Amino acid sequence: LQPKEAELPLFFGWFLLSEVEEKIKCSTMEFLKTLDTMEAFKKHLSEFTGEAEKEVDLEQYFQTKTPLHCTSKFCDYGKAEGSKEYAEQQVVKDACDGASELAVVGLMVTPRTFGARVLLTPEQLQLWPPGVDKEGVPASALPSIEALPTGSRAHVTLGCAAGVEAVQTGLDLLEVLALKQAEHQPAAEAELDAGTLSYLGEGRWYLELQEAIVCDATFSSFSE
Ligand code: ACK
Repeated sequence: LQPKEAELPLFFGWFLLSEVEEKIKCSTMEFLKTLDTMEAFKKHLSEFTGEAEKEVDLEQYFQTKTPLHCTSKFCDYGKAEGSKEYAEQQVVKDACDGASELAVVGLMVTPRTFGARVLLTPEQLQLWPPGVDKEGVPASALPSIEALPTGSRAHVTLGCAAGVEAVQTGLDLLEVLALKQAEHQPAAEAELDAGTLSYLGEGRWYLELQEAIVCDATFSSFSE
């Protein structure tokens, strides 16, 4: 009998501990509440609703999928390129089930996704596959994405609009960061207690947190 090959998971990543998950859900919902009552947000409402006067309740608009996590490698049970090589790396094997702290440094809202930007440490970046930042990025956007530091795509998806897949959050984040970089200092729409809020056009909002939210997490694989 041949030994069965180890099965590959849906993805690897850092998973927020459940008590942290609750904490982050509460504070990020607060941000959505603040945002959707702001006059500046209402001015751009049609980018969310498609209609100028229609109201939007952002807390209802985004659907959350748990467990909250930051994907390091999407394997799709081995169908995604480089999955086996990733899973076989010693650094990945050693990291599995280990504790880690994720630094959330910003929050992003677009008509498609609601996400938290994660700033990876050099140690965490060892688990970040090279080239993963640009996977699925349209060719026209590649030059501006390639100018961003490795790991710029790292995020926690906090919610998606109806019919939108979570993979969109990383793509939206890259777009937002590239726009921020291109504008150098995008016009600050508001100084909130939590940080500086910028508007980047087409319904894209980014809150740069004054202080990072540090989230306890466990690195592991996930299969449904
Ligand atoms: O929010 P996420 O990082 O976006 O977490 C989920 C997770 O894998 C399970 O679906 C992410 N994901 C899905 N498809 C892809 C893909 N093609 N490339 C990178 N990440 C993906 C999704």
